Formats: sequence, C-alpha cells, structure tokens
Amino acid sequence: MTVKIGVIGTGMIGTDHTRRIQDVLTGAEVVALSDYLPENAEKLRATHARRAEVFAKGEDLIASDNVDAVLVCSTGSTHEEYVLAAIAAGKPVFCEKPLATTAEGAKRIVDAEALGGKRLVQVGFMRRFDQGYNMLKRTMEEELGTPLMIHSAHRNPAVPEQYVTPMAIHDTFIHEIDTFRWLLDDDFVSAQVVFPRKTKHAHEKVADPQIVLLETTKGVRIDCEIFVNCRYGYDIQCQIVGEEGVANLPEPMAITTRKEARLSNAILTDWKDRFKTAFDAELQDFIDRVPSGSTGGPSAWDGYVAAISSDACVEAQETGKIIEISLPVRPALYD
Ligand code: ISE
Repeated sequence: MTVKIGVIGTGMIGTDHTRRIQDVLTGAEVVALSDYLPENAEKLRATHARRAEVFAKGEDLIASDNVDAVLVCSTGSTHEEYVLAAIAAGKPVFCEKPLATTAEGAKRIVDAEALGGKRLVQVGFMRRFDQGYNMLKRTMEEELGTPLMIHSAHRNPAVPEQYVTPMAIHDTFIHEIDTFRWLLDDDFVSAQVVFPRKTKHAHEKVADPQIVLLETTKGVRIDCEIFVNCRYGYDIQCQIVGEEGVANLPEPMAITTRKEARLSNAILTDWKDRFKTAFDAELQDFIDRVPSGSTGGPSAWDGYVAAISSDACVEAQETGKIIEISLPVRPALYD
C-alpha cells in the first residue's frame, strides 16, 4: 500500500517533509497540499509533487477521500484546529511542534483523542529518532546506574528579529523538554530560569543566553543553556551524570583535518542538517504505521505535557521564581 499523504503548510518544514516523502522515504506519496498562500502550495507541487491536488482550505484536504494521513506543518497557531479535524475524520496525523500554542489547546486534542479511544496523533519531536540520542539513552540505561544530573546546551548561531524571549522556551527549549522526559522516563516538578550577562549579538526583544533549571519527580536536576545567538554554529550538547559514570551525546560525524598548524572539524550551522536523519526516521515510522492503523512516537499526551512544562518555564522567565509543575492524570490511552 502507498500511503496517500496530505501536507498542510508548505513553508520551510512542510517543503522539507514533502521533499523527504517524495525523494527519500518509502511507502508514501504526497497527494494533496494546502497553504494559506496558495501560490506556495502550487510552487511546491510544481517542484516536488506534480500529482498532488492543491486545496485552498486545510479542512477540505483533511476531508478528501484521497488522503489517508495528514501532516500539519502550518504556523503553530493553526495546529490545534487541523489536528482536531484529523481526529474527527479518524485519520492519522503527524503534527509539527507545538501540538498547540496553549496547554488548554493541547488538552482539547488529548481529550478528543482519548474519547475516540485510539491514538492518531504523532508530534514532531524528532530527537527521539536521533541515533545519537538513542545511543545515549541505551548507554545511560545499561551503564550509568541511576541518573542524577543532566548538563546540556541548545545553541543556535542566530535568530530572526521576530524571535522574542518566550520563544527560547516554546520554539527552542521545547525539544529538550520532550527529550529529557523521554530519556529519563520522568516528568518535571519545577522550573527556574536565570539570565546571565546578555550577549551584544542579541536584538532588543530576546534575553540571550538563558539557563533553565529543571527538577524531575525522581529528583534528577537538569541545567540547560539556551544560547540562540552563539554565532559559531548549531550545537546541541547533552551530558548525563549517573551513579556509575558519565555519558555524552555524540558529536555529529565530521571530517577532521590537520592543516596549517590546526586540527579542526566543521560544526553544522542549520538544525535541519543536524537532525536530518532523525526527521527521516520519524516520518518513515509514521508512514510505516498507517497501513496497520497504529500510531507511535511522541503522543498527543507528550505534546500536552510539553506545553504545560513550557508554560511553567515561561512563567519562570517572567517572574524569576521557581515554578511548580503539576500534571493532570494521564488517560489510559497513553499508558
Ligand atoms: C527551530 O524551530 C527548531 O526546531 C530548532 O531545533 C531549534 O534549534 C530552533 O531554535 C527553533 O527555532
């Protein structure tokens, strides 16, 4: 069976995923496209999905009999309505982060899915499919004993003018929020954010860098430096300290050169390159499950918990206080 996919949102990530489905992955074809700027969808159709139908409205794409599964890659504020529509139509839906822009919105999705009694939603937290993070998780589980602390960093070379302080959480740190929960099989009980001296490279509306401090239910303490104008590259660091030893996330593979009295290797600058194979793997997994009607990967519940945890971090940014995080009871569907 070739899974027939409809892509809503043909901006940067929608284009990238369409290219991936058409040129790299197996078992699926993009048969429908939709964007609030129809000319963008048309452009993508012409370059990557010639047989796709372009829909003016995402809702019509979801309702189309020709569409088996939906990819939501549109702007964050529209995710909730499209994911809810896909659930109502009983179609598997892959939603880029964030699942919804508010915790209440994410809860509405969890409630709708739980009511239907069947998992349909996969959230695009691709790091769970990254080989390095999987190696780190395995090493932690097999060799480190009880994990005690995580030291980490999320660095971007630069961010656009419209990037403001809370986005360091909602847009950037949200990946760590999901990754740490998955790595540790744990949830957070509190968050605090402290602001070091500000870099001169950050524009007025973003406090940069920031350090987020999290505590988990099992007492693991996590620190993460978010530095989105670090200049030198896109750099993701993660070190787990356990009772029996310490493990680091491997660096991306790179050629080492010895030249002109220097020993060096390149550092990636674009997150799309850094997690390229993880993006491939998460979507392939989504596609592979459609024929049997199963859904895996990060769930709507994970998207909801990420939203609750993000909100607490933003409150911590704004108040300077340690903010408690408490989660509602998890519906049995997500056990
Ligand atoms: C972007 O949306 C991402 O998902 C990247 O992983 C992150 O590093 C970046 O800060 C975000 O803007």
